Amino acid sequence: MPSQVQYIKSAVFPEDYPQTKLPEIAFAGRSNAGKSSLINLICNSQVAHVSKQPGKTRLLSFFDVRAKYILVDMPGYGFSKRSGDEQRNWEGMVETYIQKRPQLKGLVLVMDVRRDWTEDEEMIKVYTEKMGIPLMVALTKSDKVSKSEMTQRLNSIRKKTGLSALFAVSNLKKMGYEELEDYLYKSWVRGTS
Ligand SMILES: Nc1nc2c(ncn2[C@@H]2O[C@H](COP(=O)(O)OP(=O)(O)OP(=O)(O)O)[C@@H](O)[C@H]2O)c(=O)[nH]1
Ligand SMILES: [Mg+2]
Repeated sequence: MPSQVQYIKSAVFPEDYPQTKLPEIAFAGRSNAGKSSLINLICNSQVAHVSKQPGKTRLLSFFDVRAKYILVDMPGYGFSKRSGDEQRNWEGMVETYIQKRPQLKGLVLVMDVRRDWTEDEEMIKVYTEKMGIPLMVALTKSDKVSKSEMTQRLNSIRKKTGLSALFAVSNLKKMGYEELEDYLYKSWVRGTS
């Protein structure tokens, strides 16, 4: 279990990203999906800001995990109170980050298990594929559905996307994240650092 996690800084523009060379893993997904909560769970620390109000995370926030890798908390998309301009800013920030960060080794697409795969998730999938960045899906809030519904949702997303790295987690019950952390460490960090 990772300890010694440190918040490094938050940034919007590439010139402000932290100057490190450690492998980096970013968390993207709809606002309120549970990205920051999942980062906290993996880090075993309340480093990332979590709120009942969607739209809490507005910048890219960088967290150093045991000086081995960096987790990046991204702002969520699809927050209805945000304007069209803000949505475009979000796209610009995320696309620039993916383009300008060679140490980015993989992206965790975080989804509330009760929500459907939408064109927003599809856009992230298409874009990461285009850029050669591996993707995994974390279905959060598994405490809100039955086991059989969870299995059904996992199968349906697997079928729709063709992705094989899918994980069910509950940030509330602290379940499922070890497998996810194990996968990202073995596939994306250890293989590449
Ligand atoms: N029941 C349940 N609630 C969760 C879970 N994960 C997150 N939440 C709750 O969902 C809300 C949003 O969580 P965040 O981690 O802030 O979500 P986010 O994706 O970082 O949201 P933005 O920063 O707005 O993009 C909070 O009230 C969390 O407590 C989970 O696995 N189960
Ligand atoms: Mg957040």
